[in-house]
Amino acid sequence: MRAEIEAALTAQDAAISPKYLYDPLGSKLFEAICELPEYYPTRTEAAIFAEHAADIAQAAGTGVTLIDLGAGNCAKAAGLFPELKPRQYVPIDISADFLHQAVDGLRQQFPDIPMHEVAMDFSASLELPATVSRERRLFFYPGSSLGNFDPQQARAFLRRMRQALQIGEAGGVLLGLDLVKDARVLDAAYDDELGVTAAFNLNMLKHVNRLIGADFNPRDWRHIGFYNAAHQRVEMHLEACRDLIVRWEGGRRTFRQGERIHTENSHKFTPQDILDLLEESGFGDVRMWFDPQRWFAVCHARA
Ligand code: AVJ
Repeated sequence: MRAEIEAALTAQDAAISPKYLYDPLGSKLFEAICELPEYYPTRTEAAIFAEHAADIAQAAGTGVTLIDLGAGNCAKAAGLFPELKPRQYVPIDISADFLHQAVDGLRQQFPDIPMHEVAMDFSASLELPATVSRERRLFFYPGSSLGNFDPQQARAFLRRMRQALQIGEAGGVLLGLDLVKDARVLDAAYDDELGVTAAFNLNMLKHVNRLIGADFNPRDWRHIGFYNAAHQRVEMHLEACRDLIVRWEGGRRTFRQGERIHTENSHKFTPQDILDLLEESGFGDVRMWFDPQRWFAVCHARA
C-alpha cells in the first residue's frame, strides 16, 4: 500500500487510487454526497430497485449468497433483503471500522440472515474466506462503482468475478451503472454547490498523510470535478493552488501551481456499452432496468 501510493504520487502524472477516498470520514462524506440534490445516482438507483424489485429478484433468484462489493453502510443490500431473502450476506469493504459498525446494526434488524463481513481490498483479490458459501453466489456491485475502473480494468474485474462465480452452482452479478447524459447534470453531480464533494476529495490528502506519513495541507489544494466527454467519464482531480513541496517518510515531490493529482474516474455507459462489457467478459442472459429518464441502469447477468 505504501509502495503503491508513493509510486502513484511520484509518477509524471500524479494519481492516487479512488479507494483511498474511503477512510472513516471519507465514508461519511460519501453518505452526505448521496443526500445532495445534485448527486442523482444513489436515489435514482434506489428508485429502480424499488420499482422493479420483484423482477430483479426473479432474475437474480432468492436464497442466494449475497456478496456486497464495497458495502459501505450496507443500506442498498439491506433494501433488497425482503425480496432476495439471501441465505448468507457477505458485505466486503476496504473501510473496516465503518463496515463493522454497519453490520452490527444490520444483525439486530435481520437476526435470521447469517452475515459474514470481510474487510479487504477486493480490487486486489476476490479470494473469499472458506466460510463464504460457494452456492449460488450473487455479486452485488451497485452505485456505478464499476465505473471507477477504466474499460480494460472493468473487463478484467468482471472476468475475475465470473471465475469466483463458477466454483459452485453458477451464480450471477447484479450491477448498478451510471448512464451517459447531459454534461451539465454530470458536472453538477461531481462539483456540488455546498462543496461536499470537494471535502470528500480533499479528505483523501488527510488519509494519505496518515497512511504514508506525508504532510499534505488540504488548504493548498482545490477540488476539480468535470465530465470528460472524449473519455466518457467524470474525472476528479486535486489541483495545487501554489508551487509547493510535499514530503513523506522516505520521499518528496514538488508540485507547480496548477499541477494536478488525478483521484478518480467515474465512467458513464450507454446500455450497449454495458451489454458489450458483460458479453466480452463471458456473462450471458443480460437483463436491464432503467429509471424513466434513463439516467441509470441496474442489470443482472449470469456467469
Ligand atoms: C462510489 C464510485 C459510485 O463515482 O459516483 C461520488 C464516488 N465520487 N462523488 C461515483 C463519487 C464523487 C462514486 N462511486
